[in-house]
Amino acid sequence: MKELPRGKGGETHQKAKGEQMTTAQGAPVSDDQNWLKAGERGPSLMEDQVAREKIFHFDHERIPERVVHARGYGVHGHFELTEPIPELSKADLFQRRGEKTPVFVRFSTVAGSKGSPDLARDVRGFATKFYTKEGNWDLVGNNIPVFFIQDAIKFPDLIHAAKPEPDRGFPQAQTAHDNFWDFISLSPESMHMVMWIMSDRTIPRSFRFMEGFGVHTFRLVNAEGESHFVKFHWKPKLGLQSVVWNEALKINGMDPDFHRRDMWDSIDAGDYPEWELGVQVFDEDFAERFEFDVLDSTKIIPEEQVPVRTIGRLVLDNNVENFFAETEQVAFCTQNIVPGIDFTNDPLLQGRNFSYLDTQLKRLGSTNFTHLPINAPKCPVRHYQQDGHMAMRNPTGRANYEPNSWDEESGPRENPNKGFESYPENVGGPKARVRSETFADYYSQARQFYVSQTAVEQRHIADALTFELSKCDRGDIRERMVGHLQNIDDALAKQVAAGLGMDGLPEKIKPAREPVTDLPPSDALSILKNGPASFAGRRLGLYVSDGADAELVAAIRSAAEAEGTKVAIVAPHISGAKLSDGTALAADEKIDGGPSVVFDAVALVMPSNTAEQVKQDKPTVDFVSDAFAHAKFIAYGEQARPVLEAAIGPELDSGCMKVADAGDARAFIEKCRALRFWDREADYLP
Ligand code: HDE
Repeated sequence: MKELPRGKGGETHQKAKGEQMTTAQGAPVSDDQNWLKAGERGPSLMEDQVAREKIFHFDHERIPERVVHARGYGVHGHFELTEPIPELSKADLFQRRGEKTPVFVRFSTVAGSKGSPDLARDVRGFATKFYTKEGNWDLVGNNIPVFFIQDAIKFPDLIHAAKPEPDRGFPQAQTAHDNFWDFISLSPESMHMVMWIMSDRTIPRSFRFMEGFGVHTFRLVNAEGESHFVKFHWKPKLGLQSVVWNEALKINGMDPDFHRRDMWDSIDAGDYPEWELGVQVFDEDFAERFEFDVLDSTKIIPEEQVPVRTIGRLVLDNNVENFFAETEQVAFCTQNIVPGIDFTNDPLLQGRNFSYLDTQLKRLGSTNFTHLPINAPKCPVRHYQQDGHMAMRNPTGRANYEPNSWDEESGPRENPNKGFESYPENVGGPKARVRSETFADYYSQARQFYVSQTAVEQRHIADALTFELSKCDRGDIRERMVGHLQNIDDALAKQVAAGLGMDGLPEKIKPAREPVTDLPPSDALSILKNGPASFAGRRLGLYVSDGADAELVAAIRSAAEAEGTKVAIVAPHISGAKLSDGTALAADEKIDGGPSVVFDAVALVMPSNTAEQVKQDKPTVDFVSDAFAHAKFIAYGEQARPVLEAAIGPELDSGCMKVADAGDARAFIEKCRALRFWDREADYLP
């Protein structure tokens, strides 16, 4: 089989800089600006094969967007094995310490269309294609370890309910509407997931600061054929971080590409995002003992019960060359597994195995989507599949069937000692459309998630529920949801009921099965308990105007950069500012285009004679008041204090820090390691 010349996404003929332009057929083009016409002002001629070919191709540029996870962003990198696990799995990529396997990762939102904003409140997809030496393994996960439903047959209903309502075609990229909450409130199995999606997990600060999960229980199978159960976890090296809801709303208006830009910029700057791959491994005995069914994707296995063991790291170090060829055309399929990894009977996983292959045919239009460079394995591919639309890797020789007796031209053969073998699990039972009784506890882990959060995070969950349910026109839907919340936490139910202006509490929903146990809190479930120890990888917005103290600006800058924090200069004009020592400092953003919502912390340095004038400037005042409202740390040179007072009032809290020299600047950046000054929000806690 012949290999095609490849860039990351295929041939890169467009790079033929300055060379002769041709048609798709290779004929040289003399004029690409003017359609062939009969006379200077006469009709355009259909005869113009160059123009027609160009328009024909343009007309067909779009392919169907993904029915879910339409908006995504892909990047290349590698997985490096740090702890081989041959005792657990014979998968080739898990054998040799230090070995690197190329990967392609696509992050996504679920509900919005391709052009929707990045900071919609939504689950994030975290799909990884490992190009192993024994075939592609796709770990198609999310940034939340559980799912809404227990059986794949309900997926179309869930997605229909979440997407824009069919008569009116809105709302886009949000669950804050009647249809979604109607479906959810009638599907108690989703209550655990509801706690996660109403938490700040669904408004991550960046793809770089979120976890990933394989969600289902899979199997690892070793060379002896022994099997263990496994759940896969991605843990970001830079810790977890989210934004706050009001900030998310503003970011969406300011920079709908906030997440993809962050990823592109980081990789472009050589600041490569990393995750650890962890496994939670357990056996049949544990599965028997565990309070819940390990085949139920609406449940986690708390890390306190089965610790996460780190076996490798993921490094994303290479941006795509062509968004369409790579990010759009990548085709993940949960059925893509390799020897040493196997499925379980999780009914959600089993349904996914059908759906992903099927959807790629619709989306990419041919069974030959594995011929596209982004989907092609990086190991030998030998089989007798042939032909079909756009076949690009075609077998040579006479034999295209087996068995055959053509000797040299005989083609590949299967090998009973080497190939993929399914784990020979005993299965059986009456054929029936059923849901196992062991899946029936819908509230215990929802409560466990809630009680594992800090007070600030709990408040955010209550606020998110109140916001979303306030967007539902139907009172009975709002009431049904509060009826469920009473099975999770009384105080939460009361807060939401009060937020919705209800008179007391509505009727509590009767659980299908009483919660089995009041589960202990798990710190791993909180974002704030898993923040980073540093301010690295974050962005400081440094507002500077003409005449600002050059030394102080330099001190703040170098303290930030020493921490690994990026500094963006924000100024009244894009031309930048002339500092006190006469040097010109270029601006990255004019103040109107660089609001504080796109930064993790802000600093302001200006001379005393401008503060009075600056405090009249709405974008600059918003820069400060938003940073304050979003619990960000704020550093200011003494002369900027009037601007802070205009934005915040005369009382500045200890999240606002006056900086006068290099020592202060370093102390400020150390403060920023906490990411947000949550004490400011504590005042609003119930
Ligand atoms: Fe998906 N899902 N899904 N999903 N999913 C798709 O496949 C589906 C589920 C996830 O970046 C589709 O290629 C069913 C869970 C990600 O290209 C489709 C069910 C989890 C991506 C599909 C689920 C996911 C998808 C749409 C219920 C987390 C984006 C386009 C049984 C473990 C992959 C496509 C990318 C995409 C079906 C539930 C993650 C239609 C039927 C649970 C990250 O095949």
